[in-house]
Amino acid sequence: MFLRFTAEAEAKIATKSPFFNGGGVLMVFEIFIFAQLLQDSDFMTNPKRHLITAALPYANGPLHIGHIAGGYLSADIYARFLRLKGKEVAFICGSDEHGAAITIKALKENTTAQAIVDEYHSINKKAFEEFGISFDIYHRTSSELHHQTAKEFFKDLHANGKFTQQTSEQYYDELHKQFLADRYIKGTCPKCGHEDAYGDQCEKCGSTLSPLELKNPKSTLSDSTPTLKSTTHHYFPLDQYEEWLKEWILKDKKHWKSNVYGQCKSWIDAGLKPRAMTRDLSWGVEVPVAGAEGKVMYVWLDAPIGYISATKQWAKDNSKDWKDFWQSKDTELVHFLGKDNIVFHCIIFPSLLHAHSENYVLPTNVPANEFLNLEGDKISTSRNHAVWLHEYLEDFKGKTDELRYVLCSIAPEQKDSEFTWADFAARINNELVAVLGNFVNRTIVLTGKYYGGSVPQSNNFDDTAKEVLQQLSDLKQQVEQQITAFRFRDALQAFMQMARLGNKYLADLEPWKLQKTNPEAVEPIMALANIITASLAIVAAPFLPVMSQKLKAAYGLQADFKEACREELLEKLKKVDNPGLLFEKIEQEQVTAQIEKLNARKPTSKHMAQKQEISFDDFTKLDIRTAEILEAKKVEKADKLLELKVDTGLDQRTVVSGIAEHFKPEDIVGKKVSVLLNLAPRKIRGIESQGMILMAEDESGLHFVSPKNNTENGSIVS
Ligand code: B3M
Ligand code: ZN
Repeated sequence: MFLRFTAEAEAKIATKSPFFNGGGVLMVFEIFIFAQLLQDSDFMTNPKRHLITAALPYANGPLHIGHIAGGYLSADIYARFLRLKGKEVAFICGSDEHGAAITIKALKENTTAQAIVDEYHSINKKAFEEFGISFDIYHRTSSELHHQTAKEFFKDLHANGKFTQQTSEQYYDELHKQFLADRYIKGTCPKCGHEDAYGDQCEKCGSTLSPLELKNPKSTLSDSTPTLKSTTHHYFPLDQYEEWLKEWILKDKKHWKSNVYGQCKSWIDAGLKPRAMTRDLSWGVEVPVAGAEGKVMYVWLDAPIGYISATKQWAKDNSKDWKDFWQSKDTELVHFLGKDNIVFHCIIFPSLLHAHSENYVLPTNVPANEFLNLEGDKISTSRNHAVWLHEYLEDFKGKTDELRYVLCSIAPEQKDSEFTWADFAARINNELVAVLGNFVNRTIVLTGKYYGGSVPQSNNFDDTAKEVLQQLSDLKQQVEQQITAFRFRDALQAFMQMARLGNKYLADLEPWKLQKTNPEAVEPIMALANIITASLAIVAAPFLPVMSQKLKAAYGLQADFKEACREELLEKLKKVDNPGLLFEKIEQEQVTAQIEKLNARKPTSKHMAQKQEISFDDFTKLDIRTAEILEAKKVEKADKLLELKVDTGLDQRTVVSGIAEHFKPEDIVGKKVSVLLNLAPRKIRGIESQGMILMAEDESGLHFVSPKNNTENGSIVS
């Protein structure tokens, strides 16, 4: 029987039983405990097959590196690893083609929703392919099969009384004669005051909202104030699943990643409410029951069903039975996604599957990632602050493994992390080139030089060599353990340790010196160096598939995971051709060019839409006066901050200002400025800032909003 353990389970066993400690006496009693653990523990499974899903990207925009680091890369590493182990895998993804975000874009661009999704479905499908994300299918939710599958799912729940109906008041646009989906309403966030919050969410503070909570709601269709009108929808009473969810997640899924478990817990603890599962829209899957004409399914109901319809299509194309994957106990289902999708995959979709009359598989794990930031700022599609995948593939042709390596190294597995171009270059240059590439190149070049490319078959290994082989095999095991525990960063580190081990082995023994004095002694050294190199080729497959393929081809090697890191691998290594350098250095100019590209896209004020209207009263609340900078100095350990003393006419006060990167303290003393005086004081780096200096920003940089020099300090700006 093949047993798969999560690392947590392993740790648990390791502390309890000498069975896993590699020593001690294996007693009957302990075997008994071990067997008990197997039965009791939910986190040990023996799946026959693996169903892996990656969140379906909305087909309304291109993919960026944040998407990749958020889930697609780890899903791909997991899928490739399981295939390497000879497992049966269905790796499912596709475009999410419904939802108001898509219709809004169509409206803005004066085209149809279908045209938008057709365009981005093919752009994203192609980018994933080029980047080497090895989906077994990349389906789409606008397909006939999906509509049919989603409708059947709905009908099943409906027929079994799983929905309730509720009539409520919803916003209606009188000009466009239609109800407004949450995304079609904008207004002021009741939590943080952000003026551009959507009816379902405030993108500034992240709060989940309902349209009725928004202050000053406006229809995004006509910009008019919407009216309230009553409408009836099907609701899924999530509150009725609370007890079940407490069992299924809070009790049985304690081993899930803490960020995921924690989010689930706070949703459940806050109390779940019935959720509307239909919408008054024309784009989406029609609600297939009488009385709901003109309504479509809520996008977050139909999208996860997209995993099922995609599996059906894939099964059809590959003579498989989709039910084996969705309705059989020995399937392991794992959903990969970013943190904003956790509630849908851990709470809502499992409850829907549970409510369905057929027995659906529930996710064994949902190893969601946090967010990736970019050069000190959040990635933002609307501000165009992103590294777009298709642009990367253009700018760095053929360098897909390099991006995979960097994104896996910094994956936001436990908390948000950051991508910078300087770090990208450093990791490639100092790790891929200097460690992995260097070791492989040395081995292959020396094998060519000493033996014309024939790998010496000398396995009379001394103790040092045996020790190295043992360490190599331990590292391989770590790679496996970390991947199966969804710790891909650690897995990649263990893999790189294998290359470091090889480098150290060659550096310690210096075969290039020994060859001159004792060439026979060099043979086993080079035999082992080739075993390490070929093992790297095998173990790299999930992380660096292009390099893995190249290197395997250089050896003409076909081998599975089992065969890596063992002496016996040598028999399969007869000859090696030089594949050339595996990785190239990234030059400083490339880094600079990318940073400039990002900066050039920063919107200047000219491109920013005018802010929401305010009243004259609002304006008169601001006490802005002219002032003069008396003193200026840098705030310690804060690159961006200057501490200023200003004469406001009323008093002399301290203001902390984020302008240190633009002005030298000595250059601005004596400068006439405008200051907002009645801004509530704030402590910044321990210094109380009493006001704000007004600045204007354009493409050339920051400028003080200065009165003419003879304006007296304290003059009111109005
Ligand atoms: N399209 C949300 C997103 O792209 C959504 C995921 C659906 S997964 C079923 O963030
Ligand atoms: Zn907010």
